[in-house]
Amino acid sequence: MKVNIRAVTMAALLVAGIATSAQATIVFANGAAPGDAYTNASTSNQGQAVGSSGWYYNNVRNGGVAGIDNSFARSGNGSVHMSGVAGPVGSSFKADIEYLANGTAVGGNYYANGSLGLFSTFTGMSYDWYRSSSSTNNAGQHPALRILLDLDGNLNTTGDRGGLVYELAYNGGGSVATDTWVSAVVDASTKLWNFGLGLGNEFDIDLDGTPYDLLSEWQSSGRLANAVILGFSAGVGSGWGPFDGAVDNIAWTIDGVTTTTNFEVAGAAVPEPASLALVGLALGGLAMTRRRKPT
Ligand SMILES: [Ca+2]
Ligand SMILES: [Ca+2]
Ligand SMILES: [Ca+2]
Repeated sequence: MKVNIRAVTMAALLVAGIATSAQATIVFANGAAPGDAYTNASTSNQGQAVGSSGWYYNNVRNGGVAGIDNSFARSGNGSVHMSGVAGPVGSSFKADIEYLANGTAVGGNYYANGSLGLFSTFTGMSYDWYRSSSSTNNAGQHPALRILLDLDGNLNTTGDRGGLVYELAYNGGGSVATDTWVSAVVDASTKLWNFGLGLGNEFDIDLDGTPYDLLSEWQSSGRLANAVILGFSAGVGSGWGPFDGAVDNIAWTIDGVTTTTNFEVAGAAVPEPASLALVGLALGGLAMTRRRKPT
C-alpha cells in the first residue's frame, strides 16, 4: 500500500491551521504572572496602554482597578480583572478596558482618533463576564459592554461622541449569576441605552415612549445614519458599591468581519482544548498512516 506521507502531512497542517485561524487574538498583561493591575486614586479619569495591542485600561478613577491577571481564568489562564470599593455615594470608582481606533492620550486618559467603520455595518458584539459573590453592589449589576460612536462621523466634532450600552438589567434583568462565567451576545434584537451622542443619556431614539431601544431601532434611525465606530468598551463602576469580577473574549462584527480578543497572562499560556483536540486528531491520523506503510 503506497501512502503519500507529504499529502497526509499537508492535511494535518491544514486542520491545525483552521483551528488556529478560528481562535481569538490574544492580548497579554503588561506584567508577568500573576499579571498587571492598573489603578488611579484621583477623581480624574486616567488610563494605561496594554502593550501595543490597541487596548487600554481607561477611565480609571477613585481607586478603580483594571488589569489582566490569573484571578478568574477564562479561555486559558487569564481575563480582565475589574474591581473597586468606593461608592455608591460620594466618590465612586470606575474602571474600563477599551479598544480605541488610533487611541491617543489626552491628559492621561485615552481617546479614539480614528474609526473602525460605519455603525451601519455593525451587526453585533459579545463577551463573557464574571461577578464574584464577594461583590456587595446591586445584585443586578455586572460588567457592561459598550460600542463607542461619533454621531455625525466627523471626528473633528467631539460633542457628539458617546456610546450604546448593553446591560442585562434592560434585557430581562434580575439578580445576575455569581462565581460563574456568563456569555452575553448583543444582536439586532438586544436593547441598548445611550450616553452622549449629543442626545443626552437614555434617549428614546424611536420616540415610542421608552428609552431602551433595540440595536435595530438605533440603526434604522436617520440620526445615526452617518455614525462611525470609535471603539469598544467594557467596564464597571460609576455609582456602584464594592464589586469584584472580570471580562474576557470581547468580540464584535463590523462589515462581516468578526474580531475576538482573549486576555491572557504571558508565560503560562494554556492552549484551547478544542484546537488541541483537532491537532491531536490530525497527528493521530498521520501516525496511523505511517504504521500501515511497511505492508
Ligand atoms: Ca482569557
Ligand atoms: Ca463628530
Ligand atoms: Ca424607544
